[in-house]
Amino acid sequence: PEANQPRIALLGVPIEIGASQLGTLMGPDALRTAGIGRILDQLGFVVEDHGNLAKPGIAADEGPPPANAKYYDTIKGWIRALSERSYALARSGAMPIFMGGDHSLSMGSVNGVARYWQEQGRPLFVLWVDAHADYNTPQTTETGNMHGMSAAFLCGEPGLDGLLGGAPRASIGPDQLDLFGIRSIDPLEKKLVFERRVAIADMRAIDEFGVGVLIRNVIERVRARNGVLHVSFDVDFLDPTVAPGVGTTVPGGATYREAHLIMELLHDSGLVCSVDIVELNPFLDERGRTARVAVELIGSLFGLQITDRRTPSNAVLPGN
Ligand code: Z70
Ligand code: MN
Ligand code: MN
Ligand code: MN
Repeated sequence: PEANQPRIALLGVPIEIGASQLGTLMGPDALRTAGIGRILDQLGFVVEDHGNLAKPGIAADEGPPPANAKYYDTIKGWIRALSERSYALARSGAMPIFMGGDHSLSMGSVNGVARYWQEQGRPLFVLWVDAHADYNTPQTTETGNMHGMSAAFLCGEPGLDGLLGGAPRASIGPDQLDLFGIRSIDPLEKKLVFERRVAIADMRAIDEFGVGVLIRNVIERVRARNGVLHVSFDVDFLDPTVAPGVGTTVPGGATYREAHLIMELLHDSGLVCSVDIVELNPFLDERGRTARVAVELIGSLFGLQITDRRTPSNAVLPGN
């Protein structure tokens, strides 16, 4: 490899107990089988596959876990280990891709990269591409599933405060989070998201304005503050007809082309520093379809183009 060739670090995080449906632990290997390494290699990256994070052992007893957070003690072990790995991978100069695993893993992946970018003096923005807001706390959750709490945890919401133990918690401000593609949100969760003034592009906004306009707005906000962008991509953002291999299918999701356009625009921005790809459940998939779509989207996010023609972000569009 040439000295200046950009590097991508793949890390599998086979957590499944943050979700109600088991099976996301097979996600990392399905993404490998579908060719995540090959597509990035063909795009000119040096791809380092760091394998899967090991299942953590039983941690020392720290007293009773918080109420309404299922499997808290086990997830705590995963998140502490992942946060350290994530920080180290970001510091190594590679672009990390965290392959899930359920969405609870973002509590560790994002915490680690946020800590690194804090040291660099650049704010980390998080684009949460998901059918769900994942902005519950143990006080608001109706299910106790921790994959529904990760965005709230990252914004410093109370209720899981011992999760990282003594390790640094690098929270982002609610103004650094963009919820994108939302179409399922619980009543108390909605109230909290509105109180914090978190930016939301729900499916109605996508229908009305289109993903091109909405993603450009996100990119401009990041650029205006000299930030970098972590993309946390929950596969259930996609319509179930495109991506059946997820535990929680919600009708009315994004089309194949909408999702690719998002990825293409994000690539062109040059601001993406790290990625989660979560909630892929190969046990529920149809002949690898969802895994393949996920890999194609990663291709677009890292520069795969149909032709080399791009619309500049300040373009005067036809008809204007
Ligand atoms: C619900 C909860 C959720 C994903 C389901 C659902 C959360 N708001 N997230 N599937 N990916 O349980 O908190
Ligand atoms: Mn669930
Ligand atoms: Mn999610
Ligand atoms: Mn979701």
